[in-house]
Amino acid sequence: MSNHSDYKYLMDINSPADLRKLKASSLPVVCDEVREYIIDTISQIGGHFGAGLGIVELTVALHYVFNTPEDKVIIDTGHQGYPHKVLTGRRDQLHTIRQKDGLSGFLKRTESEYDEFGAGHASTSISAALGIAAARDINNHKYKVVSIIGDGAMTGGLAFEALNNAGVLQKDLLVIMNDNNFSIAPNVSALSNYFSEIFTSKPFKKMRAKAWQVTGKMDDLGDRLRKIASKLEDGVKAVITPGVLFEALGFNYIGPVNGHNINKLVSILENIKDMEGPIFLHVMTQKGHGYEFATRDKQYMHAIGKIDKITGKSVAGAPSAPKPPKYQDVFGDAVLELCKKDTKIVSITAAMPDGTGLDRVQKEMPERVIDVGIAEGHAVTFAAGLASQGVVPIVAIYSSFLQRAYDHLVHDCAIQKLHVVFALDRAGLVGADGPTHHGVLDITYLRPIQGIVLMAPKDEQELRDMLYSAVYKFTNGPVAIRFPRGESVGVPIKPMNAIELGQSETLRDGSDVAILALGNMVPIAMEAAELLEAEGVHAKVVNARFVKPLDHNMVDEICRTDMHIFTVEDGQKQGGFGSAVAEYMAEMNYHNNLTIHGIDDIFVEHGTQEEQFESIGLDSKGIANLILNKINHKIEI
Ligand SMILES: Cc1ncc(C[n+]2csc(CCOP(=O)(O)OP(=O)(O)O)c2C)c(N)n1
Repeated sequence: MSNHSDYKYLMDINSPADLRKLKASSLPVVCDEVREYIIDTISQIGGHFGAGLGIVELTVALHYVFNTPEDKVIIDTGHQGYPHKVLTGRRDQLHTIRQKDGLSGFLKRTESEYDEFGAGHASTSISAALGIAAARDINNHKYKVVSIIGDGAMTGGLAFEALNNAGVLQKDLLVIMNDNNFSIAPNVSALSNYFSEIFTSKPFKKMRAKAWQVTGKMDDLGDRLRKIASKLEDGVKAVITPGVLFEALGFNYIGPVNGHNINKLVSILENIKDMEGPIFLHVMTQKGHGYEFATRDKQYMHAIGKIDKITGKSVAGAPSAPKPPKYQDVFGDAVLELCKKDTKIVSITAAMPDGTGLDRVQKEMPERVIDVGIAEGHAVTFAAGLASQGVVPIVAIYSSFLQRAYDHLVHDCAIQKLHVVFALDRAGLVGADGPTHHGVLDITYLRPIQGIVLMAPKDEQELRDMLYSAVYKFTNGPVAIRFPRGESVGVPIKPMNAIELGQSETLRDGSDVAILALGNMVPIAMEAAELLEAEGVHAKVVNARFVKPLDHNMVDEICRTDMHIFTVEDGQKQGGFGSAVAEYMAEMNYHNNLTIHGIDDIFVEHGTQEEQFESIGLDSKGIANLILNKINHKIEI
């Protein structure tokens, strides 16, 4: 619908209270309108897509039945929160989503009182909801607490830790599993396999139909009868439903329920909302529901760029010069190349074969890619197990997602000196996904781990060389390579070559200042040096390559001059690469001026990567101006 006047209800729904004024019979049209609005808007600007379309009915039903925001709805991960945003007063801003100063692509407490708990990373909602329910009881409040979690997010161990704890605490809590049998890629999960097998089996379907004939008319029953019916249902359920696992965890399991029948959803939620204790409602949905292209290609339409709504095809911008390959693809190709030559190598992904580039290996050598589900902690300890037996695991996890596997890195890999290779894609600032997804802490959290090797390549060929060296040369313990999101530099691809441990390379000589740059920042530092040259300032530029072990000889050499040293990194300043240089200089009693340039003590908001780098002075102009400023040059560029 291109005109607002074409919508019967949506333009008058400015909060869930408006939704709740409508008759239940109007809700199917409301759902159609929410879906249409999302398709219209997101096809023009891009964003997460299929997951939101799949929970339109569930979102409408929740805001209709529960008294939000007094009742608390906690949505896992947040990429499927678009219908929630549309219904909670953010409809007219949806077209700004993921853009600078626009709506966040995930849930954010500061954005709306309806975003009760922020998200971006998967599997946190049950823990958070349980905490909220416990706080409600401490504070003697009466509101309801609901968490919605996808079947993909249910592969994360944290979700099970929370279920386990909820079963003991017995707080009033409704956990809804939105089961579309899909993650970003096909969901790799024994639980999902179990559900889909059981739900599609004929005996289950038959018995379930019978059970609902007996107990399904709960709407019409009084309280006492409802209790009896519920007991009866429990008995039948134990035999015929897959909820046994959840029942064992102390939940009352209800389901499976068709997540696209809005009226049925509303009546089920009405029936269960006052039930006591932990309830697990299993809702079956279809990812991309209501938009055929998104149901057909769930993987491609998990998140989209601009598309033509009619054809579902990506809308190419103006023809541009061929672009360099993405770092993730260079990485995937390099892993494939290594796997072809060496039977001892396997790669591991935590539910992100496409994003990490390992889909390229999967296509040719599927047996060399192990998808462990959204389970980063498990991925790391699993890799340590492989390494303990002489297999060389290459673990590809985005920098921000590896944050949750910290103890696994220390306890399982580093202490045991196990040779696990970590490829941290999306290091640095990532653009539209914003603070939850920036990979800006990895240098700081990896650097103190005893014995780890930590590198960052300046371009795609160096990524290949580092990967090769990580697999064949630096074999005494864990090795990590961090590299950025997006396109590589565009240098020619050559055979992989080993590099020397802890050796930097000087890319440009200069006598006034020295710029020690890391990874992604190296080409930017080279551009900054050119800008400085135009101002008569001769900058030396070093590609540091290693954060650990740091190239001490290089620092010694520079500190023999009186040059002001500038370190540049796309990570937090605290404890990062610049700190490593500072610590060494202090230890050696060097007195050169040192300026550490990186990210200050802030969360950089969403926007494009260019906007983000520019906003914090990590673009070439920002770096050049910082240097001019520090050396008391009078003019800025
Ligand atoms: C810790 C973590 N790892 C990986 C991701 C990337 N990721 C975002 S959505 C998603 C799939 C989630 O699947 P599911 O929970 O089933 O939701 P659906 O999109 O199918 O509705 C993944 C893997 C993430 N957000 N957080």
